[in-house]
Amino acid sequence: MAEEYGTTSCTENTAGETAGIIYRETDVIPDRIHFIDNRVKDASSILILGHVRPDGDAVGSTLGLYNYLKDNYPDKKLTICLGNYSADFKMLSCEDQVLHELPKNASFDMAIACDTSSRDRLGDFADAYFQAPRRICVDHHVTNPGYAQESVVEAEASSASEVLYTLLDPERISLRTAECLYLGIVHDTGVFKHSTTHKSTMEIAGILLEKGVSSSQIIDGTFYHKTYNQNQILGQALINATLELDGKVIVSLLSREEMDRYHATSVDLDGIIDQLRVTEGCEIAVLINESMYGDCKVSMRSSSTANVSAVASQFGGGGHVKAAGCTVHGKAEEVKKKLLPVIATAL
Ligand SMILES: [Mn+2]
Repeated sequence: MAEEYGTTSCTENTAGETAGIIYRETDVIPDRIHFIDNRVKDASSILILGHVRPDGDAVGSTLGLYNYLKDNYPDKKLTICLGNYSADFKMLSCEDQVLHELPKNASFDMAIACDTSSRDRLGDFADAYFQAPRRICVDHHVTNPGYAQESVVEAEASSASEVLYTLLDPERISLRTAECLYLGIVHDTGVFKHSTTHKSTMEIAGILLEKGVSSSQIIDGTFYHKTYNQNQILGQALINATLELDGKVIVSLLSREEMDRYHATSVDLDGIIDQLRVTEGCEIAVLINESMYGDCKVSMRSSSTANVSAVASQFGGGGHVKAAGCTVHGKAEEVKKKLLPVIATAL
């Protein structure tokens, strides 16, 4: 369900920025459960950010971090900024503290980005992030180039929320922090069903449940629940879908006119790609929707060994092997024509 892509571009990511330290899954992180504690120790004002068009994992990981720091360091000044996201996430503790614009004249000792694969994906908050003298990133996107001074990027992990959990002291994770992390994991795993759901994911989810998390409240309340308009646009997307490349690829286009007819924003398209993905015989599912700016947002999922991240990166996007995306200029039909030959090479 989660939109999982970055608009990684080498020129932009390396412009003036020295790549920092990156810990990947094969690296041992000393005193891992105190990774966050040890770093925030000397910071008095901390900015917490996620990626543009925040999904469940972006909101869950950033609010999880916010709640952890608030619980354990009540004297620190915390600021959390995110773009607009689904109203479903309002159930999380301290959600009302999330700012959608930077406070005027704000400056921060430290900035922490969660679930954000590149500088561009910080959107309007990128400058504030890079102005902070200490910068950390907690992520699981394979395309993350290490734009922070110190990044933990574990591409095998189900979610940034899972990576973040392993960097916190489990004894000091409160119920409200646990709820945020659980929501992030649930959303990025499509409720524990994507291939990134590992034994560790289930073990962490189990520990979070033990903290008192109500699984059904989070799963039904934020994942399966749909508004009438969301169901209508899902239906439209399924009707529009066509089989391509010998039935190995399913592509659905949503025009601007259709988006407007159902009053749909990109948030309302969550879950459509996952429904396309389970079409029998299809290895790759593609959803192309026209934005208001004359380009299209492309989401791709692979249910085979096909690497959709490689396809997305050819169009300036990125993400994970099985879930990736990009933004391509043109009408939906034109974008489909540009994409299909590249997708054919990934099969
Ligand atoms: Mn994520």
